[in-house]
Amino acid sequence: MAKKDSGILIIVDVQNDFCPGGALAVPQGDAVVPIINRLSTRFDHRVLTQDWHPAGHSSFASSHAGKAPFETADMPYGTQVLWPDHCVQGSTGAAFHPDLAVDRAELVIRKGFRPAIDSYSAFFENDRATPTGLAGYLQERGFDRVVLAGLAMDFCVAFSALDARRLGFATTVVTDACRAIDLNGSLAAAMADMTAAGVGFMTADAA
Ligand code: VGL
Ligand code: ZN
Repeated sequence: MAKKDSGILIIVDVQNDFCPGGALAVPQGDAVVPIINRLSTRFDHRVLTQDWHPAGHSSFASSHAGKAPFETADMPYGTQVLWPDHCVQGSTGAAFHPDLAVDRAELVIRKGFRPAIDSYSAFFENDRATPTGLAGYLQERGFDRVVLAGLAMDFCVAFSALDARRLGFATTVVTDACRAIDLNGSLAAAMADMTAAGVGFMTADAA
């Protein structure tokens, strides 16, 4: 087994609704589960994020008359992709994938719980200004390096990685431990943005 990683592993949104059969299924989303479980043993510290929307959330297409999922809407904080209803608080879809190893996670950060604003990033809501509290938690605990894995690569993982860089964390994304939605070129755009921001990339079996 590879040596221990000194960073903290942030496991993003590995929830039923993002896996095959879920409301916003990411292609092969469940394939990350065994990879992340193995990766996780290389870390002394891990946190989980959990997309956690109230029913009728403003990111749901069903909350916008005449709109269909994957169209966009203009929100006060910018353009928002409208999603199928997903990860409703307390639902089975919002639960972590049943095979995800969650017991050793030190924190579960829930996001997207404010009705009027979505939150892709683990650090800030989609206005890029309202904090989730994760930065303060990591800074207070003395972490300066984060490693990200999970779903979806081009939304919640990428937004989290970009914010982590903006906050000054050394940031690595484990590419084979992520899967993408890939909506209208979103994966290529996310990869370019992360590369430009100085995000590092590795695979799960790399030392
Ligand atoms: C996500 C779309 C909507 C994600 C969450 O976890 O990437 N994507 N909510
Ligand atoms: Zn969501």
